[in-house]
Amino acid sequence: MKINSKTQNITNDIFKKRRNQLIDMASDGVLIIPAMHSSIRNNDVDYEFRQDSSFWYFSGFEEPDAVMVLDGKSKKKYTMFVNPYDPDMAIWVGARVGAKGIEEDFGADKGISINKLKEKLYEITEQHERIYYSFGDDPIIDPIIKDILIKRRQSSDRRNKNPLEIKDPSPLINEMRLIKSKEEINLIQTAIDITEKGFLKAMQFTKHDKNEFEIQAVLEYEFRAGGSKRNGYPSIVASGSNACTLHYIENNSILKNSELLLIDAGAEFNYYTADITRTWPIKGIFDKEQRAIYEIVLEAQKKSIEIIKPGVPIAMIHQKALEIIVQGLIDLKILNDTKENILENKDYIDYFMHGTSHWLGIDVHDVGNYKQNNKSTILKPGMVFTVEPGIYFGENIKNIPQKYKNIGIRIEDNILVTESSHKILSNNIPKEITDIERILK
Ligand SMILES: [Mn+2]
Repeated sequence: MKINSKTQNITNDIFKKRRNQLIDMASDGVLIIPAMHSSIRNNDVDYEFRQDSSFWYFSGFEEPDAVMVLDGKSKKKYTMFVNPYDPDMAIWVGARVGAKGIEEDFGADKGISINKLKEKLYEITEQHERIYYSFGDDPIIDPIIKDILIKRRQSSDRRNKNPLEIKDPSPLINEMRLIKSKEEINLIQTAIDITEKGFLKAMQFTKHDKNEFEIQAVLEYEFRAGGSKRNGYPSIVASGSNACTLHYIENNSILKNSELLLIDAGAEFNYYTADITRTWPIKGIFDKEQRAIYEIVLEAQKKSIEIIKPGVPIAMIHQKALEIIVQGLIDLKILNDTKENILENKDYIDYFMHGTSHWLGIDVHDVGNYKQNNKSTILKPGMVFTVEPGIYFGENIKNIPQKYKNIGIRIEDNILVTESSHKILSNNIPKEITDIERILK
């Protein structure tokens, strides 16, 4: 089965609804949204192409180099500039849909060859006083927009026309993407369910003397077998102290029985990604010190998830996790001061140095503000985010008893805010010590 946007539950109607919503919010101008360009890896070889997330969100179109124009004032609201259909290209890299195809298959009111972008874009912007365009993101389209702005300014006096004003559409787009629809939640859930299978296989395959990249292969084989074309981000497969390098992706160390294995990975499904972390003992059972630290992280994670519901500021989740981790480290005599002083002086920062949550969706660190008017963003139904506290005692960290060294633990789940509470979308992926040890047997 070929999996693409047409076989799945995001249909052209949904993309159209999104476009119309954006057009309504930007009714005082014309929106210009470029696609991603392909980029060279080395001689004649491109990096794997992935469409720009926001461009995809409004179009479902997966070719590089296109430019979407949304114009509420025009009868033909949705214009797309695309690479022309080219029979030679069809032989070498696969067919381009071309100007006709974008109208027929993707619901564009008008398809135009990208070769005419400059001249046609000037004509379109002539009808407006404002363009919505995220300047600075696209080194190929930016100069074209700049030329249009200059040309218009130079001729504006003569023709009694105002210069073009430029406004960044990303706050409008990000606000839309932050609240997930039912269809989007289903896709995230599918990505998580596929990811779950990978984690279970990776746990079962974990063994002393294997290389991290062997575990990665098993994990990602399950992702592909489950229908995920690619990962949402490079998998982190980190044993021992490697887990204390937060974005470790070398994945090239030998597993040792005395150590833990941390995997942070997510399958992408139809552009939506999971983002899951689990940590387990390579020998199959937690030793005393590993267990003590694991129990603190697990309690912090569970207790901070418990408070999630509409109306709660997102920052409160991190605060809750932080308090439990600090208390746990006091109980183990790793931190020696009052809880208030430790929080005030950030004495925990060498061991828990990252935030607890980020938005999740088409991007693993999805768009959306964490603060609004200088106050923590208030949770609303449809928001999806991670809860992922951790404790890291790297090799070189000071003031830690030797027995705790090389322990790095993070536990990460993906949470949906519901009408009155929350749902842990990744609840089936084991994290209780007894469940993990049973699987590792
Ligand atoms: Mn994450």
